[in-house]
Amino acid sequence: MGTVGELCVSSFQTFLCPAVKPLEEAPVPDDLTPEEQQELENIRRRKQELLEDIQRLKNEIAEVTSEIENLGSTEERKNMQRNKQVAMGRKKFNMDPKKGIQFLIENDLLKNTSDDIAQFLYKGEGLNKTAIGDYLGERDDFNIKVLQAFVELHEFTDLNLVQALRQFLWSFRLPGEAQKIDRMMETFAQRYCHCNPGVFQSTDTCYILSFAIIMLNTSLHNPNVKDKPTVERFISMNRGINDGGDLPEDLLRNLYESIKNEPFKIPEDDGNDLTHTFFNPDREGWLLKLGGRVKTWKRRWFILTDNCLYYFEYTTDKEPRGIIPLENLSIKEVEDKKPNCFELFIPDSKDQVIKACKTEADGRVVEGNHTFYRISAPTAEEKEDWMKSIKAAISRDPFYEMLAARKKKVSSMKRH
Ligand code: 4IP
Repeated sequence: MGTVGELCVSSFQTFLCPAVKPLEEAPVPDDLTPEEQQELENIRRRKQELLEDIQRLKNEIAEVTSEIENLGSTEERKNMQRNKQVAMGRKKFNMDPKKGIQFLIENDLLKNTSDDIAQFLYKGEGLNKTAIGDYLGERDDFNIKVLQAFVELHEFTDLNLVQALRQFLWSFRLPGEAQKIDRMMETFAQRYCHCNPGVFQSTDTCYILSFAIIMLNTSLHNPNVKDKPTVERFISMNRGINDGGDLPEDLLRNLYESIKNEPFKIPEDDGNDLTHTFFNPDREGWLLKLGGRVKTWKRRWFILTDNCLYYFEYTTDKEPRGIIPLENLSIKEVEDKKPNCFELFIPDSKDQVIKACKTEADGRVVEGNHTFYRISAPTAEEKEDWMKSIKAAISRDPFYEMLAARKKKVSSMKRH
């Protein structure tokens, strides 16, 4: 039989043993003195108490562990549920942006503030960029606030205008509607000017140049456009847009080169966006034109674009001989000795001279003298096509009107 010390060690081993069970105690040896017997009794009682304490602790630990485990799986379940709902919200958004946002808000997955929604659209995870464009283009006040917050998430500081446009036009797809494009590009121009003070005289200048760049992108990279503008033409097209003054040539050259070297990347490009619908030169080809005061027929290379008819002597000419803005004009078929004729005229005004410019033989650019422009196409089919394109250019005008109004505004401003 061991000593009291050995018995104590054996008790502690029992204590340390993970599966603690009350032990059958051996009878108290009778060769111990009464004091030793008492001490042994005390130790055994103490041991029993400790065993009970251990059991209690073990029970508590087991309880807490199971609570934690349960807690974990509830959290996980909740997370999974949440992810599922977010995915559903994204799907809904892609089908109907307003309903998608509403669903996410109702399920507490998105806060109903313009900043939070803007963040969600800016991250754009799983979102269709056409749907983002549609939502941002909506007219009501709240969507306009989201649009502003969304544009403010873009950082344009120290970027040139082409770099900023690349970033902007990649974050969603511009819708085709003139009013929407106008709002979005206005907000873009404001943000760009805010990030880069001093580059442009006004946001109008930035707005107009942004469009000039988008048009340039199409002209340079759309294979249907035969007449690729040179940098000189780009520079001359942008004369006077900086509140009446010219932008630095270097700036325009850089922007031109950047677009020439790398076209814009347009999201989900299905050929039905702004760069295709609005800025394709609608038509180009040879036509005969009757003179203004002197009625001679001249064969000219015509380009219909930007709501204007340009005519050139040769297809390779850099400067047009004449420009006819189509604003306020009408078109009709007419009979003439020449075949396939049509005429551009001012409705309800027979004798008023049409606003246009032409180049004199000595190179001076002067106002035109036409009260009508009579034009003859080589074939009946081409006449039909030209008339259709010109009609379309005249009637689908809201956007050009907006752009033209801004151009007028900035070119009439005098810098002090
Ligand atoms: C000219 O006749 C040409 O037809 C011009 O056409 C025309 O100018 C002139 O009109 C007309 O007099 P001649 O060359 O026989 O002198 P283009 O400029 O294409 O050469 P428009 O205004 O049609 O360009 P008036 O209005 O300047 O007489």
